[in-house]
Amino acid sequence: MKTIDKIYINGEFITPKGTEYFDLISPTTNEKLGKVLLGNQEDTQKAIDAAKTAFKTFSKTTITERIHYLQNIQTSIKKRKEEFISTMIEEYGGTSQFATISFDYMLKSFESAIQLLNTYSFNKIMGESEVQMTPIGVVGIIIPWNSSNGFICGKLSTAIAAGCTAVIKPSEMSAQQTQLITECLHEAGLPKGVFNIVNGLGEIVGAEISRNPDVAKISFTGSTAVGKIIAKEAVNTMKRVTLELGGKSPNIILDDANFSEAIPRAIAAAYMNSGQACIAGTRLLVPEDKLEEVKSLINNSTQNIVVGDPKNTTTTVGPMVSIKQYERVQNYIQIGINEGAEILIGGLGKPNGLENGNFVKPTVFVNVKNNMRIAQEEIFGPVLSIITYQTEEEAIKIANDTTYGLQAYISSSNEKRAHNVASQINAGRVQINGIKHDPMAPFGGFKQSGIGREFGTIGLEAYLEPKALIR
Ligand code: TXE
Repeated sequence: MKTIDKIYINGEFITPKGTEYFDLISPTTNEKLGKVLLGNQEDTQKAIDAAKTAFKTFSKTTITERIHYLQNIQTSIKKRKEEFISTMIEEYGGTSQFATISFDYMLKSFESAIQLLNTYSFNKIMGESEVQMTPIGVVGIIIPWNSSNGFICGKLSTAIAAGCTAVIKPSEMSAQQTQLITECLHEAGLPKGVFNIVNGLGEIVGAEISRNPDVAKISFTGSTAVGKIIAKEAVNTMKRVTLELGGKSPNIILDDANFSEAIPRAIAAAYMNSGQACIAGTRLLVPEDKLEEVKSLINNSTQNIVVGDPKNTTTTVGPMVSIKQYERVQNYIQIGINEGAEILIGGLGKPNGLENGNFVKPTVFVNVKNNMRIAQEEIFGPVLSIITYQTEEEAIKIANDTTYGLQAYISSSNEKRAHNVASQINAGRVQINGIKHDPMAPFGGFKQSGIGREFGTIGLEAYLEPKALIR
């Protein structure tokens, strides 16, 4: 049983003033793994003060110095690969396959931040003026549990590249993963106060970050509901916000696609991270006259799904992170049944032999109409809805008929056609015949999937204020 009773402020591991503990529960067995001591408003203020002081000097560091820090972080993370992976598996039930992808994502974030620093010009000429791209200030980083360190690395690497300092509030459910990344960041030898990490509840630590006038920007990943609360609070002090929120990503299989490749890929897109991914392809749009073929391919490819202990390398779908999340998914499966959708595979309840953990049966619904709740709301579990269409235009209309717009998937054997369809989809990223993360391409959502973009030049500029010197 582990007790995590330190937060990290101004280059030191310190005991928070907060006195409440949060229990860390294994999603695989529901046994207690440990507990974490939560920081409070005073701890958060102290972290913000440290970041504010550090900003005075860190904002003036050279690109060479910042590259050096980013490289140091990479080195210290690489040394602890096995621990990162095993902690992700234990703490939130990520499969070993997904934990390895998440680990690579962490490193890629630093690599791409270094690459950006090697090419980006912080001084530009626009019109007749010089434009200086200046670091924005103290950044509040608020993140969820579903790839906790991946999100920390994605956001912090960019903040450091820009010359900003940060106060990070991870999910209280990810305390062991947070402890690991904090140790690596500490080892990297960054100046005191450049990053500060406060474990705590959203309504206390997250809310303080959102309202504090010394925080210039918030970078948030999480639910759309909390994103709206943060944005409302942030506007009072005119903080900049980057919000990476929910999704209900369409996966359009065009009639000319190679179905025997596209359907297994659709299952992988829907069930990535056991369905607990904002970019999961949860609405599968297929031509009506291909439905029977699709059903049979779904039946075949779901035979390969292994639900179980995420420690086993053969497991492809692990448990839901918490009992609450398990119940949420069950509730949505019930809603789907009540709405008249038909279960092709899976359904309510736990798979046999896995009663102790938060395991759900990977589920595929057919006869789904796009206006049903299971097709409109983010379930955040391994539940896929199949929706049929008759024409390409109808497929595009259904794909866009959602309040979200984070990611979309298209399969077609005709690249030009896929490209043409992609150009009509309202989503921040469109994956054509594949599933890939490009850390130099912008990531973020249209509509209620968020505000702003992360990664690449556009992501870096979200941490910079342009200042025009008019002479
Ligand atoms: O996310 P939250 P949670 C969805 C998913 C999931 C649901 C809840 O459907 O079931 O959200 O998950 C902090 N002010 N997604 O609870 O609530 C909170 O402490 C400031 C989708 O993990 O959005 C945590 O650190 N901060 C999503 C972070 O916000 C607050 C990823 C995210 O919490 C706050 C995760 C407040 N008032 C969940 N309240 C995606 N699409 O990627 C909470 N927080």
